[in-house]
Amino acid sequence: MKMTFRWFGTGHDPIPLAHIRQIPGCVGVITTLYDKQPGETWERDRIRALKKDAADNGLEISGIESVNVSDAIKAALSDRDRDIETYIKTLDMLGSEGIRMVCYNFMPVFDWTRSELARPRSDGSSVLAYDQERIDGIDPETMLADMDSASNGFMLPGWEPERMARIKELFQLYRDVDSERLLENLAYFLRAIMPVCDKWGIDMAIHPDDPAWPVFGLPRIVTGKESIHRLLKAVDNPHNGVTLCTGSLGSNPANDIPDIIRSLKGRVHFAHLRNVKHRSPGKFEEAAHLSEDGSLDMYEIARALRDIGFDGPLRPDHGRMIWGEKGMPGYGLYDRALGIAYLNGLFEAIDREGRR
Ligand code: CS2
Ligand code: MN
Repeated sequence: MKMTFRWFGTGHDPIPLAHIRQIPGCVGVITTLYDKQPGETWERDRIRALKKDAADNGLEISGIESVNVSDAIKAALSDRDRDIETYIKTLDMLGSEGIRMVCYNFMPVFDWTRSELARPRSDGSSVLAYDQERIDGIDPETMLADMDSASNGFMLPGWEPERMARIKELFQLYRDVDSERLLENLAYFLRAIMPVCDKWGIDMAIHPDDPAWPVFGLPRIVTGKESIHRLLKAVDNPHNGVTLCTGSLGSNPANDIPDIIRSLKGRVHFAHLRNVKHRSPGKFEEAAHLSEDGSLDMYEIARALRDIGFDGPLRPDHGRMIWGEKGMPGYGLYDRALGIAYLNGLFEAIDREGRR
């Protein structure tokens, strides 16, 4: 297992790599070319520049999050094969540059969805929150405007303004795509990219849907144990694996995360560890990483990862905004660094207990 930190790249992430390297136990960053649109070609010199920036700060690039998948691929539009070719070229180049893990998602239109980006908590911090009733009552465009004004001026991952400007058109594209169709489109994409993954040993790690149920009438296909196993079986290659994001799967209290982890031996290629606090059905907010602060048992989750011999990159996920930091919602330095310190303690204790 490798402790890592998500970093959006020079010029996009206000957190300097020099600060990230000071987080105890953090060996690498999970990064991306943040300005790339899904379907665009990635350039080798830019990947090399990222690697150099990281190496100059004593860090490695432990994986890419994300190489985003275009709507043409997700909705099986006429130009999907062209976009798949581009995706394969990008993977080929990343593989030749030593990248061995690529995270992506297959959510139509929106990546993760929240109804609030800065809900105040009683401890004076703020967190991202979700309330299904509020989502049901609003138009996606209104939500976009709200998110925009609460994002502290940062572009949010998965919410590229260029795509969001075409939101009505995007909804149209998915008009005839139900969950069966979406899964077929995912399997088509995975079958096409497996050869380049086999060539370089690249592990593809799909990020679960967040929240783990359909939103705005759009289908969702990575929501729990059953759906994950379906997609792993649909393309049964060890490089077709998952990002075990506890916060996303954990948005649904019916998901038993340690049990899901134990069922996925060999297919968890990346882990996002964070906590959520369930309020009532369809209502949750994010929390500090500590078990006690939310609804998830982080100790059992860490143990399950150890039990299946997980040895890939792991990172803290969204944190609270604390100590007056003005950062990208969910992606401040301070609470994610506290998250790492806590996770380090959990894993050290589990390892030592195991040796007794
Ligand atoms: C999110 C996502 O929960 C998360 O990690 O911030 O934006 C995630 O990075 C993407 O869904 C992965 O493609
Ligand atoms: Mn995540």
